[in-house]
Amino acid sequence: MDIQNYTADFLDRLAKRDPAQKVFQQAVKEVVGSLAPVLKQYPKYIKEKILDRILEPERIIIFRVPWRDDKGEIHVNRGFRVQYNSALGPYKGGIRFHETVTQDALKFLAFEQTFKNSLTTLPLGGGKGGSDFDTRGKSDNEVMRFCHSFINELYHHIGYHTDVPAGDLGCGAREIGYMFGQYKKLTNDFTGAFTGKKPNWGGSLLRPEATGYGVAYFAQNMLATRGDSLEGKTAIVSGTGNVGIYTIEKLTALGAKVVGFMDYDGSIYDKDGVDEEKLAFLKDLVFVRRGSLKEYAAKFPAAQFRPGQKTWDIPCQIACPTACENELHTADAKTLVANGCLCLAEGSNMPCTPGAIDVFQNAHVLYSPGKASNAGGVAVSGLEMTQNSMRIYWTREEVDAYLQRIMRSIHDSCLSAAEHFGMKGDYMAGANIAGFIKVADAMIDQGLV
Ligand code: 2IT
Repeated sequence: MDIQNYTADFLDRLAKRDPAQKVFQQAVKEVVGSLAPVLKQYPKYIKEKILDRILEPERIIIFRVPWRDDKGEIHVNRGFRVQYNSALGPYKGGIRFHETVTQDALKFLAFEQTFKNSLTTLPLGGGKGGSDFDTRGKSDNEVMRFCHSFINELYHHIGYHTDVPAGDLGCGAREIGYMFGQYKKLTNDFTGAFTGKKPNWGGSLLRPEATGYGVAYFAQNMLATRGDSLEGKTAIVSGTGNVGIYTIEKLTALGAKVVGFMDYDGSIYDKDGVDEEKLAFLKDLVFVRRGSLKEYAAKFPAAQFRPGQKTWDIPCQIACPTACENELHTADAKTLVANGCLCLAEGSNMPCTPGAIDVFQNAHVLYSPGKASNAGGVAVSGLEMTQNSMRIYWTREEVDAYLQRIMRSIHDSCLSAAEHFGMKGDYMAGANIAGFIKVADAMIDQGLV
């Protein structure tokens, strides 16, 4: 069988079935595009129709989320949970609260999550959920009422051995707290059915930091393959959410100078780089006061605030997109390469467009896909589940040692899968292949279900 025709026909059918699901199709195309040599070497995947089976989520739950604002007015949002694949373990993945949330976006995120979780080496299936509810501009009470209403339906479908949600964009420790509280109230069951809980009531130390720290560790591992390191490198990070802030922190700790970052209002160019004092200010600004980066420039006059502008034109050697999907386009990639970027580690899910990835790979930039380099977050979620099962807490140092080991193992399995299938040094192909094989083999072992 001609493999190229087989995959082209497959993608064609996919596009016809759900023509409006553009980001899902983009994510699938990237993975399927890496699989030709695997399908060629192992015809069992074609015979078993694994692509057709893996491309269909096991279940999608869509539900109404009614809630009242502080003035007493009623609002109705739409809630989702995509239970994508449970071949390797209970569905696992975050909850996104943002106005852009649609079934398409969550299907793409759950698909990515399935392969990412497979790469972590932990027993985790893949899922994702959320709502088109925007937490920005809402009071704590409004957020609480919304989260309780969201769980009034979702609690039927999740559970410690079934589906374990966590945070994502717009959903942090506050939202997890409200959701867990309502889940416990309705089920009368104190189990770790969520991760990203606060450490004083069941959360793992280092979970908030884990995604960002993992991105920096992954970049460090990639640079080491060229005998290089983060020491003395200039870096930019795009978002300043949970992932962004802790990417900045770890890059700085490992010797890099972070000169650019951004939020919804614009970006900061701080040629002196972030130091301890600036980082403390940023954490308070973002996590406590939920303020704008304009205040950073007001506080540190050497830093320039650039309204409405992204970070990609700021010269750097290391770039870590940490905001959202498709945030970095072909032209941005060309600018980064022209300015001397040598390593791009994705912190968000699918931030680079296919054209941007081509630019990086053709220029031999060390490029890692999010499903590999941002897997530290869900990996520590897995460790939070382990600690909950054992009813003990590990120290920060213990969790960090696991995290570093897992990021190293993901890095190495990407490289070895890529090399084995004739694409040496291609982290994207390696991540797709290694993630796919584990899920596909488990599905075959478990029969046609
Ligand atoms: O994209 C992600 O990996 C997450 N939002 C974290 C998921 C999790 O279950 O910790």
